[in-house]
Amino acid sequence: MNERTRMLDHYTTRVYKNRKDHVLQIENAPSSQEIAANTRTIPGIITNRGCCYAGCKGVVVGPLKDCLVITHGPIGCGYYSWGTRRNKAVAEPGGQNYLPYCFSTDMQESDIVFGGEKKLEQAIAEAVEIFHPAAIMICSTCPIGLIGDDVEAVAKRTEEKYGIKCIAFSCEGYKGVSQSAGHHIANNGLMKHIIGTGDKRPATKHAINILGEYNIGGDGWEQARILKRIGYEIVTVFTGDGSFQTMKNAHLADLNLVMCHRSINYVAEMMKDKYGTDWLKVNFIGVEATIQSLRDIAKYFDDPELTARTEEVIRDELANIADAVAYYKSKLKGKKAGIFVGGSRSHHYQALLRDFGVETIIAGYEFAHRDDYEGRQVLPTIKEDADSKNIENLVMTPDPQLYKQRYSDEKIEELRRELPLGTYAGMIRDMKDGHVVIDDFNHFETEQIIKLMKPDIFFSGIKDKYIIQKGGTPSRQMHSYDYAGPYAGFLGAVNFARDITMAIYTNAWAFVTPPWKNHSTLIGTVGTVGGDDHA
Ligand code: CFM
Ligand code: HCA
Repeated sequence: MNERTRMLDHYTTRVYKNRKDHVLQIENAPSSQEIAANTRTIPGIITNRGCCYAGCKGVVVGPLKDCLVITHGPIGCGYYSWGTRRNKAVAEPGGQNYLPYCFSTDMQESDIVFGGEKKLEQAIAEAVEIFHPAAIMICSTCPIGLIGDDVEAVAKRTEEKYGIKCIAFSCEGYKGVSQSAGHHIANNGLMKHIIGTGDKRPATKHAINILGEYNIGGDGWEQARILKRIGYEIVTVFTGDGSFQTMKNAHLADLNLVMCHRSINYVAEMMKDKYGTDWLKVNFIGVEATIQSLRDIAKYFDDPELTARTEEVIRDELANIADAVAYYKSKLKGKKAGIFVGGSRSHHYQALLRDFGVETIIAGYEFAHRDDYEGRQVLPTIKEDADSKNIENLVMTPDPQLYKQRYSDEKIEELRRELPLGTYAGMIRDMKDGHVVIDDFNHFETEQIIKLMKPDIFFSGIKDKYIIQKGGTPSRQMHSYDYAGPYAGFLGAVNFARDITMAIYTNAWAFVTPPWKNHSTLIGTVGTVGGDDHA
C-alpha cells in the first residue's frame, strides 16, 4: 500500500465510512470500477452542490431567452440565480431576450400562510402587460411545494387567459438529490410542452440540434461558428442562446448532438423514442475532442462532400491556432490538474488539458449519476435511484405522424461500433492508474486531496475556489470561467491555455502564508477532524 492509498483508505474506512464508495483510485485502466453516485449528501457536510431549482431554473430553462421565467418563492432564490451562470444570449431580430432580468413573486410570510397562487397570477398579469412574452415559465422554490400552491392550474389559466404558452415546473429545491433532479424535471417539461409543437422544416439536408450546451462564456457560439463553416444548419440549442421559438421545431432536425449528457440525456432519449431522432455524444471542449466530434458527425451523415468539407475546416482551424497551441504546450506540458465541477465538465476538460500535455490526476462530479462515471451500460443495473420516487419518468411511444428513423436498425448497430451513437462511455474509462475519482466532493475532501496529491492547478467553482487559491494552489473557476471564455472549440482552446498559463505562472497567493496554514493537517491527525484545521 503506498502512502496515498493508505491515506485514502484511512479516511474512507475509519474517518467517514459512508464516503468509501464515493472515492476510488483507478486501477487497471481503462477501468470499469464502480462508484456510488446520486445519493443524498450527508447532513452537516459542506457540499458544493446546488439544489433541484438550480438545475431546473438556473441550468435548463433559464437560458431560453424568449421565455419569461418567474421564480415563485421568497426573493433569495431568484436573486441568487440571477445572472450568476454566464449563459450568454442575443435576441433574434425582432425577438425577445429576458436573460438580464430577474422575475420573482417575492413571497412574504402572509403569502406562505394564506397561499401564493393569487400573487403568482398577479405577477403574471404584470409580466404580460409590460413585456408581452411569447412564453412564461413558472419555477417553484421550496415553500411552494410545502404550502401546496397549484402552479399547474395557474399555468393552465394563464394559457387560456392570455393565449400564450405557460409551463409550470414543480422544481422545489428539496425535490431530489441536487441539480440533476431539476434537469430531469425541466427535460420533462420541455418534452411535454414545447418540442414537437412547431412545423418549420430545416432548409438544408444536414440539420442538427445541440443538446446540453448552455453557451457559458460564449462556448455555444464557438461551436456554432465551426459547425456552420462546415455547412450544418442548427435548428435549436438546448438551451444556451436557445429559444422557445426554435425549440418547437427540434423534432424536425436530423440528428441530436449531446454535449452535457447529465443535464439533457432525458430529452435525447425521449426524442429518440418519440421521433426516431438519433443522438450522438460529442465533446467540443478540447482540440482533439472537437476534431473527433466533427469527424463522428460527418461519419453519421455519410456524405462525401460533407466529409471533405469537415477535413478542410479542421485543417484550416488547426493552422490558425498551431503556433499558439505549441507555445502554451511548451509552458504547460507535464503539469498536473484536479477538476471538480457539476456533471460534465470534469470529464470534458480532461480532453482539453491533454491537448496541452496536462494530466488530470483528480476528478469528480458534484451530482452526476453512475452512467456519467461508468458509462450508460450500467443503467439497466440501477433499479431505483434517490430521485425515482419524486420525479416522473416519462415513457414515449413513436409519434404516428412524425416518427422517422433515418437508418435501419442494422445500420445503426454498425455505426454504433464506431461512434458514440445513443451512448456515453463515461469519465472513468478515460482516467489512468493512480488517478483519484471522488463523487460529491466536500470542502474537507477538497483541501485534503490537494495536500495529498499536490496538483499544479485545481479547477472548481465559485464557492470553493478562493480557499484553494489562497492556500497556494492556483484555481480557475470552471462554471463561468472566472468571467473569461469561450473555452470551447478551436479558438476557445487557446483562450483556456492562456488563462491557465497565467494562473500557474503568476501564482501570487503561493507567496503568502494563510492564517490556517500553521495548523495541523487533518489526514495526518485524523483524530481532530472538525477541530483545529478549520479554525
Ligand atoms: Fe452540464 Fe453545465 Fe456541467 Fe450542469 Fe451546472 Fe454549468 Fe457545471 Mo455549473 S449543465 S452538468 S448543472 S455542463 S451550471 S453549464 S458549470 S455545475 S459541470
Ligand atoms: C448552479 C450553477 C453553478 C454554480 C457554480 C458554483 C454555475 O449549479 O446552481 O457554485 O460554483 O455554473 O453557475 O453550477
